[in-house]
Amino acid sequence: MKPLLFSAALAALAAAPACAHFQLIYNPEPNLERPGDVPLRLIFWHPMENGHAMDMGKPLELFYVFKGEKIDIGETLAPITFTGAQNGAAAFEAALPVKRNGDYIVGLVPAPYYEESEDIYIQQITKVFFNKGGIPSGWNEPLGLPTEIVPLNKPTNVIAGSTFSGRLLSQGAPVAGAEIEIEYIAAEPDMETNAVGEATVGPVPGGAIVAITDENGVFTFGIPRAGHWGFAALGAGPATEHEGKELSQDAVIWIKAYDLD
Ligand SMILES: [Cu+2]
Repeated sequence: MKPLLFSAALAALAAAPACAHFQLIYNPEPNLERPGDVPLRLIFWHPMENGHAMDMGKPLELFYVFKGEKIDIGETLAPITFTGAQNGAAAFEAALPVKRNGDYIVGLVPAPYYEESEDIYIQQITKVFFNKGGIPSGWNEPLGLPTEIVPLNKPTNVIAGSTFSGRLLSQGAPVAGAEIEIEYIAAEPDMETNAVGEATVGPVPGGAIVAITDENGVFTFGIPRAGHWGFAALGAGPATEHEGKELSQDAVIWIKAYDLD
């Protein structure tokens, strides 16, 4: 097991990009009180820099897990154009049908994206969490994805000023020594117009914010402000090639932090 973990960690470091792109599954509010369809926006973007948006291909898989049951919602996908601060890009809308109380974990397996500047494919396997009624029902369970980050704090109501920890898995096993990139949605997308809103923060000096997983695959980050925070492990997945080119198969999760006031 040790050599596998070691090589995965090396691959993650080697895959570190020049800029921090994050796959979003976005809705402003993860805590729900009523049943109904929750609209989602799938956007591949540079959310902390409020930067370049990339054209998404049709996702390979979109689903949610509720109390251990996996339900495909790929048929709700419809193409949209997301208008970022710099450009417009092909994105998708979808809907999460919420009925009973509990945790709804949404999982997305995007089509590999070809990044011309690096001559590689990128596939960011992404999870986001919704909860209805304040009743927990499995947010801390892995979904069995090729690679994923499993939260160790409830991801739907992290308090700004507290910490968030997660465990990085590849094929179900913890990945030690992996780089975790951390991002904040600086300008939240508008659900009506599919355009970017007003930026509330600028990028930090010195490039990406990074944590490293420990021997159990666990990382921790102090959450300094309310909003949507994303965590990405680049090259953590088992697939390393797509159509004859290098593939960075990444794990991404999103959490929502609130001010305690
Ligand atoms: Cu990028």
